[in-house]
Amino acid sequence: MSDRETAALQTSPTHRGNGPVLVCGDHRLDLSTPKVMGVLNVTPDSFSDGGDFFVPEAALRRAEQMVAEGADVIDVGGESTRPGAAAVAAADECRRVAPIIEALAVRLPVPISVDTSKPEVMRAAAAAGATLINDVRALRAPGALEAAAALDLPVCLMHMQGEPRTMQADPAYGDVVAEVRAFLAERIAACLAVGMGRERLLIDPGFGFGKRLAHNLALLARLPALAQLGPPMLVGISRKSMLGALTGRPVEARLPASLAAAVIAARGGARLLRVHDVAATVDALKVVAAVAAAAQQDPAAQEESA
Ligand code: PT1
Repeated sequence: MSDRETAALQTSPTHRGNGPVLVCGDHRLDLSTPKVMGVLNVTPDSFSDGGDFFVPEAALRRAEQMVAEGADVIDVGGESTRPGAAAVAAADECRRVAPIIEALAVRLPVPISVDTSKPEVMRAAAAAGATLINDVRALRAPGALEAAAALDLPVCLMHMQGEPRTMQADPAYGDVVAEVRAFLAERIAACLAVGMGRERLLIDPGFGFGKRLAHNLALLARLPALAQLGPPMLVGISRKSMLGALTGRPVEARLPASLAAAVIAARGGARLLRVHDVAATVDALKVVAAVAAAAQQDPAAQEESA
């Protein structure tokens, strides 16, 4: 197809779905409108029986509920990467995520992503049925780049300064937007250099990962500068401490702030929102998508945003 034909197709009213499609195994994730990734933590402190015993059935029910609420992807994580979290051994992480992914992959109609940085966990998760790799270390761990390339699955490359245990001790940047952008550009190049297709990549600024409030706000305000890199952008801000800092609210009372942040992110070009509150976010994103579609129908709106 010529460039002109492609352009015509993309602006034709019957082909408004002109955004990227992410191929996740047998699933196709249409990112032409912003979609929702539901968070499923399978760390020992989540879905416990009240003590520290993890209850797999509770995790499965939670995933099913998120899909019923409209989640387009379920992100399964066995390593907490919250500020202060300690490292986990690969064998422990595999034991946590693989059985859950295996159960979900056959039950759910949506792709399952695995939130990991370890090549062993990537392989075990893919064997269990995960079809998207979500790596907060952007394939920088030894062997991770090669493992992801060999698995032939899409990958989300996230920016983080430092390591979870200590990253909030003293985050420092000259120009945070320029530095995050340069980092992501370098990781995209590293993926392309080992033969991964561009269409397999997602990028993520990494809200709360080695960033002060001002850094997070600068990134949220300038998401379009990161979207320009090309790959579709994933954003995770749901319930994070930056929203606590802005509202003074504890984690369980951050839904309004999380929705505001999700809407701002989607307007800034985010195509996948990683969230805890699926139903509410799906509704908020319906409003965003409807306004974006209306603007696309209206030459005056195009003119004003140019
Ligand atoms: C994220 C993300 C993630 N966040 C991707 N994966 C977490 N791609 C886990 C806080 O400040 O944004 N993108 N996987 C969770 N990490 C955090 C970080 C949780 C900071 C909370 C905070 O409260």
